[in-house]
Amino acid sequence: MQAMPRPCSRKAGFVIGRMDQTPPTMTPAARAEQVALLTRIEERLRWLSSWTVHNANNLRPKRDGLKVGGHQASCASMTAIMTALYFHALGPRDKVAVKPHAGPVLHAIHYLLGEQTREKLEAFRGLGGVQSYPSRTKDTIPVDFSTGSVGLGVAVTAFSSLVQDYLVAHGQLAEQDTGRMIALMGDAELDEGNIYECLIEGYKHDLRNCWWIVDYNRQSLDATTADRMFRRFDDIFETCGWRVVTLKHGRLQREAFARPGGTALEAWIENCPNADFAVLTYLGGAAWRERLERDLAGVPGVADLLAAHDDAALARLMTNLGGHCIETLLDAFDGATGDQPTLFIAYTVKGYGLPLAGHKDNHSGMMNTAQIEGLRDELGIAPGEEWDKWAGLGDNLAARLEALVKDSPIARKVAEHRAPPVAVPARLPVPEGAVQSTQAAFGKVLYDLAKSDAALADRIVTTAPDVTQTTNLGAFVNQRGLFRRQELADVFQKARIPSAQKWSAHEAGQHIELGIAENNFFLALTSLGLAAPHFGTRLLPVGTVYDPFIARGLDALNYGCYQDARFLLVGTPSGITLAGEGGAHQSINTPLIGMGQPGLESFEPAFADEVALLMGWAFQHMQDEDGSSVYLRLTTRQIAQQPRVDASWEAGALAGAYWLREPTQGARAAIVYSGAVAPEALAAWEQLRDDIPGLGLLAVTSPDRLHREWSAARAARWNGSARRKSHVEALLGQLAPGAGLVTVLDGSPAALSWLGGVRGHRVSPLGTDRFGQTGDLPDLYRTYRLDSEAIIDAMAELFL
Ligand SMILES: Cc1ncc(C[n+]2csc(CCOP(=O)(O)OP(=O)(O)O)c2C)c(N)n1
Ligand SMILES: [Mg+2]
Repeated sequence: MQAMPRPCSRKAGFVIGRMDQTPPTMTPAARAEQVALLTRIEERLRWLSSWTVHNANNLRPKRDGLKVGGHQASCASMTAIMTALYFHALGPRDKVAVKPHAGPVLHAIHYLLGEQTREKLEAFRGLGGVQSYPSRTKDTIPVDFSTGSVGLGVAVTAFSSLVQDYLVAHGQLAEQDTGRMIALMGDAELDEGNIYECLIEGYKHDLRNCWWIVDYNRQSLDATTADRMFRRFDDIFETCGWRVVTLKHGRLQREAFARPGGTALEAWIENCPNADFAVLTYLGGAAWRERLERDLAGVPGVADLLAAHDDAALARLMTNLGGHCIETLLDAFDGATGDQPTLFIAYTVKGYGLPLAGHKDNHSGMMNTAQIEGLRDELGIAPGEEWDKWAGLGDNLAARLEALVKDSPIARKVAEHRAPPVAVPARLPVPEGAVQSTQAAFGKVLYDLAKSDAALADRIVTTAPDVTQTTNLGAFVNQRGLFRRQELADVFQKARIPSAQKWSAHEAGQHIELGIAENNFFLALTSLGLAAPHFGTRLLPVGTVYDPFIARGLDALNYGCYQDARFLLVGTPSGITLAGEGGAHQSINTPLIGMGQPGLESFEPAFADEVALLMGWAFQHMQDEDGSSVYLRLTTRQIAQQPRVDASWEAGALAGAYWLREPTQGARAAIVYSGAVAPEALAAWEQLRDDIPGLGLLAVTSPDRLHREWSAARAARWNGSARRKSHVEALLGQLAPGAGLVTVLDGSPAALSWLGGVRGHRVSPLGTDRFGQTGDLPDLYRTYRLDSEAIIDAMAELFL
């Protein structure tokens, strides 16, 4: 097993077990009793998680021939860590992201608590049953953070710590109501780049109250992990301001090291490669003995030390690593006082206590029937009593364990509560100007809010990955300031150097400035967007990003939406309309991302009044029980605004489309556009209106909402809800059967081409389906067929 370098020599890093600690409030006898009881709980969690997976794979009837799956070895690797955390160290307001494949352990904990049912455990990975990986929205037990995509559940805890600090600084949360944000993580998660992006951002923001506990089993999915790299992790974390606590050896090992021959044994363990350690763990006591006798032949004391252990005891000794020793874990957690972010590196064995222990293929490996029955017998559980919480332990012990569980920190965990709503003004004022871009309009709406005393304005938090100015957030930030726990003067302003950006940073600031790391950006939005359920007080996060770089953080965006975080995402500028910036900055597929992403309502407005309307709607929708996050795809292209005679267009704009030029009933064609190409669509409509009587011009503000509602209306026929006509069916129903539609947007044409399927209309879809390039707008629109000539040509073709 590879050593951590110089673990005791640093200010912040230390190895638990060099000095044994007992918390001052507990006598050694009471601690011993606690350890004995928690050891029993650990066994129960190991058993119940194993049995849950076994039942789902081997006992529950199968109908589809598919593997059900589950991770017994990954669970067993963490049961002691989770026992010590949930039944001892957890504070009532701490929140935990659980390593995804240890999900069954979390459910077993809640089963012991009486908060999870046997039926749900039996239905593990089945419809309505316990989810494979902890899910805030699908599981019925309290889940603080969903996990599944490794790395994201770890980093999100750091952003939630920042959000907690933000709320304290803004008087929305009392300091005594804060907790630690804790990630229980696999060691292979340390390979994910987003972890390091998060470390850097955390350091910049003075991260505190964050624990990451690494299940350091030195195995990933495929392999035993590289020996070399693990020497570096404590360096990296300490550099970023973290305290590193290494839990390498359990009490048994530490006691053995103190005996004659023990120093040699300790040194041997230090130098044992990860793969060798895993192989010997799998092979067991006899193999350990043979290897140690060979490697340590003639070393004084070793022969006696080995002889004092039978094979089973030797295997127990050699795998008695810090992460499996309850006592060591309790000491480590108790010793980590203060608010410095802390990384616990808890050495473990993947599959500890199971016949799978150490095998390189154990990630998805499962115990066979004989093996699980062997484990059951070993734990004294009678056949048929597998789901009994305390089977085989006797009434007295069972009662003591029941009492411990009922009085444990997890039983005292503060439940999530509903946050009161933040009032949204009936309408947000429309920015003035005959010619405007949607991006500028967005900035002006926020600026007007920032200057107002609306309650809503105080709850808006803006953030951007180093694109605050170029996405028009600057005016809001000038008004409301940057958020920093420590005040930072704007040095340029003090020196009277003229600049449009006056960015002083202070506790009351409402903009969180991030470095260029879109993963961080989306995780920050996720944490901000979970403020209501997490902390009982609402924030309305608004994040801006260059539209093409949404793709950089796509998994984190999906992660935020999956756990129902609520934020307003603004992708701007977008499309080839960005012209001079060229192909690397011109987004193409984001309309499809917006349509395809659940939990995110996507819009592409064209006019400033649409922007104001949609933003007001978004701030409400982000708070609604059945609401979601919202995405606006905007542009810097300035276009002439539309005169409006009344507000009748608004309902349609919110539903996804409205007639900018109403067709006559039974008209034979319509032009359909989205976003920045509105002027081209209008110009083509003007030119064609005499040739095609009653020609319609449909403004599509949201292909996403149109399609979603169309699908829902059709599904209503099957799921028993009332059959109704969807908005898009009603709109297109005004045209003649077989009418022609030319659709156009600055993005993937597929975002609108599906409209032909609604009523069977013939469609000629225009849009960008190849990379853009530099050029001015006339050249680019001509080259990519987004100009009015292209629309007219396409229409002509439909009528040929
Ligand atoms: C982003 C992402 N990539 C790949 C996977 C598939 N996957 C699940 S667990 C895992 C390896 C986990 O190893 P480790 O974190 O060390 O956990 P252990 O099971 O060893 O405790 C992988 C690659 C995933 N869940 N998420
Ligand atoms: Mg691992």
